[in-house]
Amino acid sequence: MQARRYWGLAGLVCVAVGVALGELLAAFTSPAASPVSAVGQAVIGLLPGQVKEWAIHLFGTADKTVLLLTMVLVMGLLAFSAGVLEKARRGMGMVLIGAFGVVGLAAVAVNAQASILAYAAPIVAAGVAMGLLSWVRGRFLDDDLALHQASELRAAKMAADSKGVSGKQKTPTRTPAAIRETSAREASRRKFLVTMGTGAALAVVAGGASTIFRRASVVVTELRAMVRLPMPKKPAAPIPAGAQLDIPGITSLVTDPETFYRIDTALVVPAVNSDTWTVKVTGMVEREITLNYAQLLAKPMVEEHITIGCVSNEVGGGLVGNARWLGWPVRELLAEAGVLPGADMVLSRSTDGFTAGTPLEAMTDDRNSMIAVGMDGEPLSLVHGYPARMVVPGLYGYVSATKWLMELKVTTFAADQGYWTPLGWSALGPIKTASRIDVPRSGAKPSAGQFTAAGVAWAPERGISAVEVALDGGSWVKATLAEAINKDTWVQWKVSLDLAAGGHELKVRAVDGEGTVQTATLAAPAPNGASGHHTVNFTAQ
Ligand SMILES: Nc1nc2c(c(=O)[nH]1)N[C@H]1C(S)=C(S)[C@@H](COP(=O)(O)O)O[C@H]1N2
Ligand SMILES: [Mo]
Repeated sequence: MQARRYWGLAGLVCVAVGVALGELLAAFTSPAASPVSAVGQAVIGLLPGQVKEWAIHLFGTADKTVLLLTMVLVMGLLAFSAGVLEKARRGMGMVLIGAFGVVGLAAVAVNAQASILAYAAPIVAAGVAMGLLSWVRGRFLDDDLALHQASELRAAKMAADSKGVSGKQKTPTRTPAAIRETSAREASRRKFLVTMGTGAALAVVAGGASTIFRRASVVVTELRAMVRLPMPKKPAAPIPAGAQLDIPGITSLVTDPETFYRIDTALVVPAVNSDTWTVKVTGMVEREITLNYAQLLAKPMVEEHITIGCVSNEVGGGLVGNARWLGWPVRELLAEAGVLPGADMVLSRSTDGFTAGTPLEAMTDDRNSMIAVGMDGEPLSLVHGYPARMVVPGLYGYVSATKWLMELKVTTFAADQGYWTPLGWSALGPIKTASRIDVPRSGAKPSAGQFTAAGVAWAPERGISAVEVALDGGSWVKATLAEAINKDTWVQWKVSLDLAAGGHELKVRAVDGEGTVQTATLAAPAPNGASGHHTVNFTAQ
């Protein structure tokens, strides 16, 4: 194994495993920018126009395949050289692999579609390759090199000795020690080759898996881009003028879909193919119903702004957002299926196995519970549940808002439980009345004198009738409410304060549409949502 080809093989396999794992990571973190294709993209970008035209001319639509094959070949050669260099001088191969990593990082940096997460892949690729190479070197190659050098020395010595005995050359007899060494080296070589084979197989599997995963999300992203959402039969009520207060730092009335909070148990965002997707109604119904995406889009849709929130949201936290949802009222689907008497729950199930148990009533009364297909005028993003999800006003997401929806089972609370219930969360999850101070933030240093504090308050389904603030433990003062879009959305509030210089504490509470004052009792999110008044501390200067 002293031969260069073994070291080259080690370099090749270690780099292959690193690159394949990097690709696999990238398939999940940044499907639009794999490190290898980012390097390819960068090469395309750097090639002079004439060369590009020449390549297209010569290879036609196969140009990208040719480029990729060339890259694989070049990378293979470099990886082989890294191994060989590592034999010549410890650390040299590592430097070459590190240089690969830097090229990968640079390629990601110039790729417009790459997110910050995309940088992880080249780092992981180079790190894994270096780590493996150093392990292989210590485990197999170094010893072998030492053994080889020892036996060469001995052979040279024996040759010299035998020359001394008689003038003519004769084959040196093999000593028992030499024979033991030879068989030890053969065993070690076999282990080395098995290890290399395993590494190569791992690289092939990881590389193959990465292309399959990437293809799935790319295909679905493309399908999504072609979707034309139907016009709602009942369009959303227009946003009243003045619903969005003009105060720097206040939460936007409609949440930017890009920054809308995301909570789910999915390690990998499910890429659900809308061409083959269906949703079924099963369980305690007169007739089971199956709908595909086209059939769902053809249903009479409603559109409305609805604020949804997560049960894990802390007092003052950001796991709440407001969007304009487009969907088919789920009560119409359940009516078509014919709910049997005795049912009191609908267990919605997603393609990834998550379930939510929603009171049947919340899906059949006159609220805007829907199988949503659109968010703010666009098809749902993959992250928010493409192609379809549940939205139920007034209930926390964990008992209602199933994304990547595939089944609605009409059942009972006695017979079934949603995902979070056996884990200690309440079976019922109405959203608690909540209010938040957005301005000033804790630790802010506004100027003393007149100051406008502002924020949002929500009690979906009940609406908000008042918001009050208390400064420095004083009495509750009414804030001015902006007009709400509807009772299912949060509402903005503001209040003018006269601040003396020095430290202050500001508290907020809301009163819901039924006149119930938001409780001051502190509660942690588990088991049914946090409560207590949001408080900020700041210093006027
Ligand atoms: N498939 C699936 N749907 C899910 C969840 C999940 O883990 N898996 N989490 C729920 C929870 S706890 C919340 S708060 C909402 C969040 O929806 P969003 O990520 O679109 O904001 O999704 C709900 N739907
Ligand atoms: Mo949640």
